[in-house]
Amino acid sequence: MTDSDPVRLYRTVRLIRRFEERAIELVRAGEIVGGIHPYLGQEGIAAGVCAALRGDDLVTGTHRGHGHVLAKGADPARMLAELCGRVTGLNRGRGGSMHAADFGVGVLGANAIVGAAGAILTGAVWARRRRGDDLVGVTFFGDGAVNEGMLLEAFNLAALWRVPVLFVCENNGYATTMPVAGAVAGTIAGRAEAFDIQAAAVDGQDPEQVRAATAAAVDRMRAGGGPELLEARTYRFDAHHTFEHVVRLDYRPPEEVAAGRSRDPVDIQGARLPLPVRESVDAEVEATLATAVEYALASPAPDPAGALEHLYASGLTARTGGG
Ligand SMILES: Cc1ncc(C[n+]2csc(CCOP(=O)(O)OP(=O)(O)O)c2C)c(N)n1
Repeated sequence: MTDSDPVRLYRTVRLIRRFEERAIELVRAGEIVGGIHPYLGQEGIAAGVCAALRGDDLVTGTHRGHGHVLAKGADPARMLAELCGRVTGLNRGRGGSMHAADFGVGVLGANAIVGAAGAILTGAVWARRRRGDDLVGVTFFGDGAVNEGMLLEAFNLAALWRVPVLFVCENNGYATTMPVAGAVAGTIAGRAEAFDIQAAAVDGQDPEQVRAATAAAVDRMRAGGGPELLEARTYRFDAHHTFEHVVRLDYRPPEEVAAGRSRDPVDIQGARLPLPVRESVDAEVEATLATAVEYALASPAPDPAGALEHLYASGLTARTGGG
């Protein structure tokens, strides 16, 4: 069952926004080690896409992946505990920000390797379809991934084998500090079209437009259509990574940042709700996140003695060295 309820869509966008802001506070407080890649400004994409999916549909995400995991339905408290490296985290604190997964809601994982998650998702959806399941999959990736061979290999096999995968490119204009114009020859849609994959573009700042475009693609894929590509044009409101809060990098003109921030998915979706409804959702989200922060910080860190556990499904016998 998909969800076109504007209130629920707003709640998801707002939840991701405030989750990211609370997570940045926890980076500054030293509770999240190593920092995060904030999803601020791009929330409308994860929220809109996942509102058009079923619970059993599969998703893979990116290094900027918190929004994908939350929008698909993961528990924010366990997600925050994961970021804080605690045993109660979605992955016992071992995945962290860039490798959080929740198979229970169809999230096969965020992924730190640019371009890799598309191949994982294509293989997973192909395998499940061969077993007779009628699910579809979505893989999110940035504009920086469109020159990665791994992603293009996934396009090829998904097209050849008609695997129902929606390739969602979150085009925020930059790969770290590299502008798209200086890195991408041709077009993003053109890459898909080279493999006979239907491609469309959507305003990634409007959650409702993203939901509608995804729902249409998913309908076609469930009816037997092959993979599709959706380019969601967006803007990253904050740093590439929280390290940029410390080391200021000068690669985006201030006027461009201001213009990008002026189209805020939280406000665009929020404006569709009566003010009292919006305020009550905001209060509900605050309460959810206050509980999540409390839960994460109260949870213990993993025991270092168990560091080698969960590395292999078959278990691991540690070598002691010396041949
Ligand atoms: C294969 C690979 N190459 C390089 C990196 C280093 N790296 C991490 S994020 C990033 C930029 C990715 O840009 P994009 O795909 O546009 O996503 P965005 O960060 O804009 O969300 C790079 C180059 C990596 N993680 N994996």
